[in-house]
Amino acid sequence: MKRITAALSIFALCASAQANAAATIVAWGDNTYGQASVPADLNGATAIAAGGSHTVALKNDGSVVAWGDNTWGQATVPTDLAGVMAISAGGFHTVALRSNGTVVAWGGGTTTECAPVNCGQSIVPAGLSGVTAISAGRVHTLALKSDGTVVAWGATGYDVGQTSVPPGLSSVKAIAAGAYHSIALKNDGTVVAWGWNDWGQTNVPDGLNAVRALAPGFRFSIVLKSDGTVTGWGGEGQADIPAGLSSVTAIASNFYDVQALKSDGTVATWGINALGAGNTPPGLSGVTAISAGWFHTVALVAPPVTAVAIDIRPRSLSNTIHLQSQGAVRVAILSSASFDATQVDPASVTLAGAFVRLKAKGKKYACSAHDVNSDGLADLFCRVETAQLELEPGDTTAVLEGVTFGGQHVRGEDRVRIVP
Ligand SMILES: [Ca+2]
Ligand SMILES: [Ca+2]
Repeated sequence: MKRITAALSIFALCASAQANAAATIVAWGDNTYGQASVPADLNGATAIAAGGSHTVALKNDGSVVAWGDNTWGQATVPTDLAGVMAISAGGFHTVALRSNGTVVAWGGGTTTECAPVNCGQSIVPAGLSGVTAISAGRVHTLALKSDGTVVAWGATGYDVGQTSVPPGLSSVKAIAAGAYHSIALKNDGTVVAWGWNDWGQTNVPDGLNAVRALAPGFRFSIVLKSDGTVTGWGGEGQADIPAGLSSVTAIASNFYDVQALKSDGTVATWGINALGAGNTPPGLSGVTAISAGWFHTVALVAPPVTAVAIDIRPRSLSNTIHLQSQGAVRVAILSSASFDATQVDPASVTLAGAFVRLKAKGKKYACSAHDVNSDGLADLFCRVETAQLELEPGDTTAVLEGVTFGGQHVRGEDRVRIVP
């Protein structure tokens, strides 16, 4: 399906930036420190991380924004931080993974819990590089390296084994830090756990396999299996998974509650609903990511999309596209009684990843208002660059996406016949 060449990657980046620019963040649960009060001017968020009582967002430009509890400096993002590809928020600290494989951490350290000794969770080991994933616990931090090994630090003075990575642990593809324990997912789908075990949170069930994602909480651990079901162990009821829960695509654990994102974009929750962590806003949908703090929960929500009718090669029924042609593909977004296609911003339109062609003079977009189907309503008629199409022989449909000048996201699709 994808046929992005290096030369086109800049366009792909632009496209995802446009799509993400409208994603919103919704937060609920404990708001004692303002951790559930999302900054009104925040836009462009592509990832979220809920910490103890603070919240962090990664933006599409690689910058990071944080809010909520800043008692230990955990919400004070270093001013020179850039090029971030992943974030994780711990109990009192924040960790960022940069695209060059290095790690930056701030906050935490001498919290009440750690005093008088610095827990060291923000003291990144010197020379650490080649990192592909990070996870922050209450007072410790985990890093996964590209060679499949795990590095852990912090918890000095509050060490209950959470940084004691089992000797020889390798072939790891994902890591997750619970409050005081750690778990790792191996390439073969099995799980290894270590650290505090007062409620059985590191007692991985015998024979557990086919695991896809990890969500350790306070005294429990939850995992997502490849078939979309969830299982767990330890804790005080958090491992009692709701009967029939399926089609789960992501999981997150608060201190006492669990959040499961379903493939339909809704969130299921269970546990004791401590301080409202499980008070999912009524009607919440379109969720693409979730993160759980101690007592608050954060969701990344995609904008609603309106389905519209399009016509590729108006008046042609075969809609044949010759990929090798140097030209453009004509496509119309059709107006209806309830939708004015001429309000779609030509700069936002993509067809199968291809942008609207620019006219040489004045760099104007090659779109015009034109009634292509003679129903008396002007449609938006555009030409997109054939060379940018992410289509290949065998594909039978092409998807058009766009945004109106008023901010309404639209999506339409039409049949195609692809000629190489
Ligand atoms: Ca057609
Ligand atoms: Ca029309």
